[in-house]
Amino acid sequence: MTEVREPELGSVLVVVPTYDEAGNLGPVLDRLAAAAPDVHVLVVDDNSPDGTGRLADARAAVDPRVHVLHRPGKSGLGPAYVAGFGWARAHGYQVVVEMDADGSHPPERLPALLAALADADLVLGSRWVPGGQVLDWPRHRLAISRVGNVYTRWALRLPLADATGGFRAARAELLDRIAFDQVASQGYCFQVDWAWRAHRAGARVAEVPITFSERTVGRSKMSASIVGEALARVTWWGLLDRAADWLPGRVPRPVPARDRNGRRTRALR
Ligand SMILES: Nc1nc2c(ncn2[C@@H]2O[C@H](COP(=O)(O)OP(=O)(O)OP(=O)(O)O)[C@@H](O)[C@H]2O)c(=O)[nH]1
Ligand SMILES: [Mg+2]
Repeated sequence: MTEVREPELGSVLVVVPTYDEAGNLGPVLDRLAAAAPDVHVLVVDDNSPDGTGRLADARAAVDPRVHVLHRPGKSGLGPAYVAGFGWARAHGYQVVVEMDADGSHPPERLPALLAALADADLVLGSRWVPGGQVLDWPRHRLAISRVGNVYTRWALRLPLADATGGFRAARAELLDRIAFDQVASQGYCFQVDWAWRAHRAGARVAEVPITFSERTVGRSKMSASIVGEALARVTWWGLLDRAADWLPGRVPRPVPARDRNGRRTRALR
């Protein structure tokens, strides 16, 4: 069995949610194993009709670094990650990574994300910092991502360039601090939700540039309802947060503005 210990960070679990990714999963796991041979992977499959779950099982049968969590049906990215994070905590992993199965997130950047975690609690793979980029996205997708991130930054006063991205690494103890199992968002709003909670909990958040590539196989699960959920929730949280400024004590903050020790949370580096 491959030893997964790293000198400072401890054992690493990459959680990969899948729904109909039969054409992508194998190549992504190969790339990950080549880029970061010591990490473990948990595939969280929502009973994909195309047999992705069976492919993952076949892989797990021959590779002790690969694990599979089967869920009964499609219930969205957020719940899949919450289940995966719970599994990671139950199995004692010290670092938890999020990565899509569709090849958009380059596994080759994982070592850079893990290296940045030496001085951070959460590291975001970022498309919108210098050195980051998106390949082959149509204009409307670029616009949704850019405008969505600018709006999120303003509405939530969240000083991050790419809070919607889903390639990130976190110290597992941070997940406990933010009570990740209470993060209710379904789609990519889930990413904004827990990045904001982490920031508010006083976490050190860093961003590392990545090149995000449009998937070449399979179908995106992005939909108008996923964008709508993000827009509605971010707007509501932003309004509640302003209301809590204006009416202190009368309107509760949507997430705490102080960390567990009662210190006011600080600006991110
Ligand atoms: N388990 C599970 N995985 C999901 C679900 N929806 C999407 N995924 C996976 O989550 C990852 C991201 O989904 P995508 O369809 O690529 O959606 P996206 O990355 O938000 O959208 P694009 O930017 O268009 O690629 C992929 O690995 C999907 O297979 C779901 O309901 N359950
Ligand atoms: Mg994708």
